[in-house]
Amino acid sequence: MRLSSPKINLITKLCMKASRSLIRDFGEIENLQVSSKGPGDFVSSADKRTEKILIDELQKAHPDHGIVSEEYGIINGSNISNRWIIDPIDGTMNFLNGIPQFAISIGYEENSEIKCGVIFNPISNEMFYAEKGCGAYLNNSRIRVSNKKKIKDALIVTGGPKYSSKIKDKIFSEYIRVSKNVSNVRKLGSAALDLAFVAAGRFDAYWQRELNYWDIAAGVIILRESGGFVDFIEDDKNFPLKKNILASNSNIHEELRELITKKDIE
Ligand code: 2AM
Ligand code: CA
Repeated sequence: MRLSSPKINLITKLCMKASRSLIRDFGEIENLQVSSKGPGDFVSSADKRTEKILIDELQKAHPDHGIVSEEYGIINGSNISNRWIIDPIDGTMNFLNGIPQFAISIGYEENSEIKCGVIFNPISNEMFYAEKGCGAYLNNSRIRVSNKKKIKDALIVTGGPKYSSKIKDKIFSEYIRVSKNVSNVRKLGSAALDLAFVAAGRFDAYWQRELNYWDIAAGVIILRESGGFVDFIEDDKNFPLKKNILASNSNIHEELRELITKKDIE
């Protein structure tokens, strides 16, 4: 690790520990896909197992801290001064289908401000991490956002809509509008890794509607510390429940926002 701090050391070690069973579980998916039962229940128990390891260790290190976690919910809810935000498997659908694009995501905030975060893909062995004021890293190297300035040259990543979304048409029309005006658009299925990939300069920007806080908490600080800019697509009345996020190398931010929010010409 190039960046060493008590919090970063704790959560990177935690990710390594939790990933051992996660890697084993991922190896089982192929067998389960051909079984009549399918891997659905198995994945949710992999999710819970990973989460339990993370929560147990965090509570050992910081018994009084608050924790918000996708499966378990809220622990020590009254402590909002020191709070951990956990997504044990971000990219569950990929995991379920044997696609190695998923990650453990852990963010840490003080008084509602994200201070550090780690996103770990245990299959590619890529650990993205950052602490406020100390830069962003991928394994042992510093990462930076891309320098692309023209939106027509940009490679953009997005996600959704979810099956249950009530704004599918809106999301699809945004997708078409953006696709027509940029070099290309990808959908990789893990919000946390999408943000980390913008931070590493692999994509020039990312947007997605209807996310949960645990999908993006760690990614926000990693992106900011890599020189990127992240905010919300438009005034977000549901904040901090559902997030409509826009993240970029900062050069193409406003142009992309305009493209996303522009109404279709009838
Ligand atoms: P998850 O894998 O933890 O569910 C996929 O587009 C991204 O959106 C993933 O990061 C996924 O997180 C997130 N997401 C959040 N809620 C979702 C939902 N109900 N259905 C699909 N993806 C969801
Ligand atoms: Ca998630």
